[in-house]
Amino acid sequence: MNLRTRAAGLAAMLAGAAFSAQAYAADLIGQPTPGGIDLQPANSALAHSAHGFHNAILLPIITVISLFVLALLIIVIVRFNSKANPVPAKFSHNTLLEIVWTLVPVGILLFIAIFSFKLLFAYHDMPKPDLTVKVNGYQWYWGYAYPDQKIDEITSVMLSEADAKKENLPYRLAADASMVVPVGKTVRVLVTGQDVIHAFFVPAFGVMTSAIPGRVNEIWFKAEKTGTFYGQCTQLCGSDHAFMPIQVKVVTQPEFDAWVASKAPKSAPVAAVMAPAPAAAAPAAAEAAPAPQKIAQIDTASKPVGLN
Ligand SMILES: [Cu+2]
Repeated sequence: MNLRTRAAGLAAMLAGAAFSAQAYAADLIGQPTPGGIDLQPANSALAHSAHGFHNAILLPIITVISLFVLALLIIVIVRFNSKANPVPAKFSHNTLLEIVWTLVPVGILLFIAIFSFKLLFAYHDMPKPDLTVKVNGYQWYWGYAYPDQKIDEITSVMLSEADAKKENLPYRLAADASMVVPVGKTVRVLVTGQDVIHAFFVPAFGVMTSAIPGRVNEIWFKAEKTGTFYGQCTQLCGSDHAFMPIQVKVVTQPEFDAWVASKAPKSAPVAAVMAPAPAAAAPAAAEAAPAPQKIAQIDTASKPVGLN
């Protein structure tokens, strides 16, 4: 973490510091870090487990195998080149060696599988969900619906460079609307696609699944901290594949309730109570923009096709 922060600072200085990397520095969770080489900080139990699996199991194995192969290569280059070894041996088989180099990799894979399956089961073992969000992938934006809260689909389109700059948000990650979820609650995410295959990927929560038309995939996460967490479509889905970021806002339960109320139909009494407090919750207020205004913000470059 420290190393990465230092590396990020150095990269920003080298780049002339004009880039607003330092502006984000205060809130560098949930998004890529300039100059970063590590995984994004985890914000869910699943992500912590996935990081543990990577750091404690995969990374040491990869390192040992790489060093071992490198050592073999160096030995071959130094000891068995034509100068050092003018008369090569003629044998072509060694039964013991062949058994060893078949069994050792099998053993390594079995060892990895034990931990890998444990993690895989954890991903499929969802606790009783507190909330369900239905995620729809479109060319090239996302839609978030909350069936239990009776919130119809909210479309989320990438912010233009000018808008992102204005709000000091990371361009190509920031969107005009968020998927809003409460902190510390089990969120079930049902993911599907409406045109081609997309993929819903938010690194901080350690979740990724495909958004396939005609099929619903289920993932879940439980956010540990509040904040904004970014992800991206990870399935090549067309010309604007790189321009359909995922923006998840994790808020406290009262903030979430206020946001839900602001999205509820105007006739509902709770909406009337919440409506006159636009400055009460800054993150929620940004989300409360009515749909026509939101569509007006969409820049022409990333204008969605078929936005009813
Ligand atoms: Cu996509």
